Amino acid sequence: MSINVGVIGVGAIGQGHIRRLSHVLSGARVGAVTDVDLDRAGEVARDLPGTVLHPTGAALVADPGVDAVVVTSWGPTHEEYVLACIAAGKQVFCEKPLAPTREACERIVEAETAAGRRLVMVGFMRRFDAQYRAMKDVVTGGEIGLPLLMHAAHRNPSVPDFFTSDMIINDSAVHDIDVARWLFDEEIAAVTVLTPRTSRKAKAGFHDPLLVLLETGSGVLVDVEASVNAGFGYDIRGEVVGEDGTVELSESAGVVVKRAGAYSGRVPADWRERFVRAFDAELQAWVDAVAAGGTTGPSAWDGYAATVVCETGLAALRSGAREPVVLRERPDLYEVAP
Ligand code: NAI
Ligand code: ISE
Repeated sequence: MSINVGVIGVGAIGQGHIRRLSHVLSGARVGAVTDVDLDRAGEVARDLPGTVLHPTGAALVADPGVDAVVVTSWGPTHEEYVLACIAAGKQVFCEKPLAPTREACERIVEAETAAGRRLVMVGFMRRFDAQYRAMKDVVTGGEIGLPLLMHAAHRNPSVPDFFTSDMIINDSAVHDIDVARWLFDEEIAAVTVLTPRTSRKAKAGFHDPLLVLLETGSGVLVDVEASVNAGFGYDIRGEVVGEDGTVELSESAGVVVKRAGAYSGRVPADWRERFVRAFDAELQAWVDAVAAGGTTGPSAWDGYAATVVCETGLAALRSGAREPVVLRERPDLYEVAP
């Protein structure tokens, strides 16, 4: 039986997820869409035979024909829709961030905890990327011994006009924060943010690039170079240093050409290209879990913890000091480590 999915927010990633639900994955179809930009939602619906256009997200969630919901609207609007899904007892896949503030994430965690079962998956797709998964297997398998350090880079070629300086942390580096929690199965305990010389290509008022230093509870130090003006492409890097060896992400899928005394390969253009298979895998995992009556992957707790670390990072950027991360007690519903 196919799951009827309703999609709220049909912008860049919303349309990407609609394409994969409709043409790439199995077990689901897009049964309903909405967007505050109803013209855009109408255009999207026209290309999807039998798909209902709803005037609001609330109407879409309330539609008895919608089995489960994908939320791909702007971050500050996620809370309202995720809470509505929890209240309706419907599974929801919410793009990152779960919500942009600690308080909003707490309200979601509280509502889900009161419901007594997991209904929320957050779109931290790197957990479904083949390279990151292989890296985690090496780390947890003990092949490189006790992990000590991780070096990461998150270089965006450019970003849209609405992007703010703070978003380098809470929109970009949030992925690296989730990766660190997931790879090392523990929470981030403190954040320091260093500001090297600012790129002359940075927009006015931007600190770009940034060096975000994360300390895990057991003392692994993760340095994340984050920038949104790299220009040359979308460059995602990661290397874990252990007591007995290292493991690093290789260059993206593709070939290396050696010619005339030089070698070259492709740098992905953006996140769509770099993580296309990871997005497919995460959404297929969600569809399969929903069909089986539950959910999977990054939880509301993971979304909450990532947002709190981002807020702490922004505080560290402003204070110039090392800032401790303060999390509430983790409810039993999320007993599995990140
Ligand atoms: P976008 O601006 O292209 O699309 C967002 C859509 O949401 C727009 O069509 C807008 O009209 C609609 N919208 C805004 N407020 C709404 C509301 N209250 N109700 C219904 N629709 C509303 O943005 P984009 O890039 O698609 O990002 C959407 C979300 O996905 C963001 O939270 C972003 O952080 C996340 N994202 C995640 C990525 C990942 O790598 N996992 C990559 C890109 C985006
Ligand atoms: C975007 O919203 C994403 O989530 C991408 O994965 C990230 O690389 C990019 O920096 C964000 O703006």
